[in-house]
This record gives sequence, C-alpha cells and structure tokens, in this order.
Amino acid sequence: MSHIAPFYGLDETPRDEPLGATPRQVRELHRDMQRFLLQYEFGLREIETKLSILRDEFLELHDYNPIEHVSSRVKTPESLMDKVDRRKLPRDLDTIRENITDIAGIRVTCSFVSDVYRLFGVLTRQDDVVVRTVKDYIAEPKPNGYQSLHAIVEIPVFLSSGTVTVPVEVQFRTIAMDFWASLEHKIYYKYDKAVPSNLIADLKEAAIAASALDDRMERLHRQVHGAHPVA
Ligand code: 0O2
Repeated sequence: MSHIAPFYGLDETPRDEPLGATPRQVRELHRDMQRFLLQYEFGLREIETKLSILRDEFLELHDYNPIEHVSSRVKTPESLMDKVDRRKLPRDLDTIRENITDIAGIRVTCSFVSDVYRLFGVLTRQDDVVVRTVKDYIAEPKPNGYQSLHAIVEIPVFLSSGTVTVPVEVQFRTIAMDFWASLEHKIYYKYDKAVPSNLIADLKEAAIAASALDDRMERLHRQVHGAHPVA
C-alpha cells in the first residue's frame, strides 16, 4: 500500500482516529498525490496533441474541421476517492491505477455522427495508442437515451524516470448528444438522482429527437458538400 494512503483516507484507519501526520509527512503525501495525478495530466496532453494535429491536418487537406470542441479534465482527489468508495475498492494507489480508468478524461464534440466514427478510427489506429475498451452508446444508446462513443485508450508517456502507460477515457459525441447529456446531467443532480418519471420519459423523447436531428443535419450536409473525405 502506498504511503499516501493515510492522508487521503486511503487506508483502513477508522475515520475518527487522528491521523497524526507531521507537517513534513503531509507535504510529502501531497507531493505523491500530485505526481500520481500529473501522469494522467501528461496522458491527456498526449491525446490532446494528437487531436489537435488531426484537426489541423483535416483543415489543411480537406478544408474541413471534424472537431467542434474538445474539453478535458483530470479527476480531483475527492472525486477519485468517491469513486473508489462507490466501487468498494481497497484504498491504495496501485489498486486505483489498475481499476479506475477514467482519471484522465477527454470529451470530443463533433458536428456529425460520421465524424465521431472517423475521428475514433484515425486516433485509435495510431501505433502508440492501444484501445482497452470501447462502449458504443450510439449504436446502442443507454436506456435513458444517452448517446456517445466511449473508448479507454492507453498512451505511453515518456518521463525522465522511464515510460509510463496512462489510460485516458475519450468520449466522442455530436453537438446534439452533448446538448442532451449536459441537460440530463443537470436534471439528474437537481433531483439528487431521483428524477420524476415524467421527466425521464421527456428526456428519452428528447434523446430520440436529438438523434433524428443528427441524421437530418448529416443528410443536409452531404447534399451540400458530398460525403466527407476519409482519412
Ligand atoms: P464525469 O464527471 O463526467 O467523469 P464507470 O465510469 O466505469 O464507473 P460506466 O457507466 O461503466 O461507469 O462508464 P461509462 O458508461 O463509460 O460512463 C462514464 C461517463 O460517461 C460518465 O462519467 C459521464 O461522463 C458519461 N455518462 C455515462 N452515462 C451517462 C448518462 O446517462 N448521462 C450523462 N449525462 N452522462 C453519462 P462520470 O464518472 O459519471 O462523470
């Protein structure tokens, strides 16, 4: 078990017992957690750079930008610990590294569904990107209507101390899917996860409408510009 455990409540110490860490130990524990999370920050940067290069290349070659927006985040220590607790995992960094694969997350918003799959393809075909899992909630939306293409990819990060392989969760979705997911997320938290059944039904209908809009916009786009070039 990593020695960072007590400071972040990662050990088995009952919560009402004093932790008894000295200021120096506290500083060291902070540093260790920062270093742990920094590796995920570096993993994010690697994937962000790849996406940025792909976007610029598409623009140059095809005068077309398949990426509307990219956002990214590294989980905070608090949200990471919440997840560890929810999953009832032992509280040590090696277990966290092994089991929590969305510490680094990137969301890529595209205009059209075809761009989602095209970007997923060109990113995951790169030699240094290893696909660990894929969940295609576009082909099979979640029961609440949620749609997106999720992939956990592993990327090498080259440090002075050696190479580490970092998992990054990449979510690809369209603008319409993103709009829906962001509203659903707000509603979910407003009702503290107990969303009234009429709203659940409305949200499901809205997801179907968003999907129909995606189809329609893509058809319109193809009528005007033809099929997109395949990279
Ligand atoms: P955050 O803050 O966005 O990271 P797991 O993450 O493995 O415990 P699961 O369900 O197996 O859980 O993972 P999955 O299906 O790949 O979904 C994880 C992320 O997808 C979520 O992260 C959300 O970002 C998004 N997501 C999944 N389902 C929904 C949904 O129904 N509505 C919305 N709005 N977003 C969804 P986190 O960890 O919840 O939060």
